[in-house]
Amino acid sequence: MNQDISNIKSQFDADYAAVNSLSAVDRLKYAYLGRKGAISAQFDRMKEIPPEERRAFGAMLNTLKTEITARIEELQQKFAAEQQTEADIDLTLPGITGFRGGLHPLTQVYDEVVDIFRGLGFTVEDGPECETAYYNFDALNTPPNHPSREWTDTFYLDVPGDTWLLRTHTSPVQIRVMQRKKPPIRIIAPGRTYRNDKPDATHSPAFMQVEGLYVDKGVTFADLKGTVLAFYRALYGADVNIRLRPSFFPFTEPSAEVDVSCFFCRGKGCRICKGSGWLEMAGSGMVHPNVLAECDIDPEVYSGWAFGMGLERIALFKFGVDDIRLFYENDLRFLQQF
Ligand code: 2U9
Repeated sequence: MNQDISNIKSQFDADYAAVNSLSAVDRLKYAYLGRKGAISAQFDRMKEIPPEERRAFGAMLNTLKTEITARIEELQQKFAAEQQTEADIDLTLPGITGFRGGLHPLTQVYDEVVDIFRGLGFTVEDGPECETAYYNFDALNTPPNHPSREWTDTFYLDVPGDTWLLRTHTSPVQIRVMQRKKPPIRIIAPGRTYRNDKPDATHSPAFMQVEGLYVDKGVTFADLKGTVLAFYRALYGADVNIRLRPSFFPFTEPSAEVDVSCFFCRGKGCRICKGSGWLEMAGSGMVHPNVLAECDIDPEVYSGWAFGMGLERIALFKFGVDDIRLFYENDLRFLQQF
């Protein structure tokens, strides 16, 4: 009888070692612990066993049953865990790739603005960020006492020989081009500019501008309006409109602020346009005759228009960002959204 029990145990050990799947565990359990399994068969034999041996046999059988039950449970857990990890893998999930960089949102806007103006026949011009007061102010008809020349507005550089500063707009680029080439001139000047502003949600001491200039015979204010409208429609959508409001700049006469109809509320008035239905986007005007003359372009023969706009402001509206400083903090949690 003892022999029977040790035979079952050896057979179980062999069968146990051969199990390689959850369904094989089920078969093993059925073969040993099932109603017609090896253990039950031995219990059924109890009545045939002489009474004096029955107790010891029962105890051995119970020990074996307990051991087999525990080992089968172990197997069940092991294969269930393996099967679960396979089942849990979602093969439709995207793979884990390496970190990919992207273009900064300001670079994206810069590229888009440049593309649109190239499509309208403009070429891109570049120039130095350290300028003299002549190129930044004098040549642009800015009087000697103009408040924008104050050190509280402009960063001056401690360089002997001339009055050096960080350009406050990209207009000096256009002065240099006009002094080098004669009309027709159709250029944009994108680039970094500097003003002594305290940083806040809408100001940064270093910022980006795009200015445009078109000079030729017979250039009118209507050309300015048509070009600026075409630009904003390409940038913000065919359904936006513009309006021009009288303004003043030393380098343009007449001058106008350019407003774009609010594309968040379609002009109805909302939080972003502060209820007006319009967003202030740029300054513009007809190039002042003194500026043309300073560049040896005869204002009696030629006329031109110019505009200037901040790239950050375009980006704020385009991406729905509410603080210009986010563009300069280089926080990946912000940048990765673009
Ligand atoms: C030349 C002649 C004229 C460029 C112009 C503005 C109006 C203007 C501001 C917009 C927002 C600067 O970034 S901002 O603060 N610019 O309002 N700029 S006309 O006029 C020129 C430029 C070059 C030779």
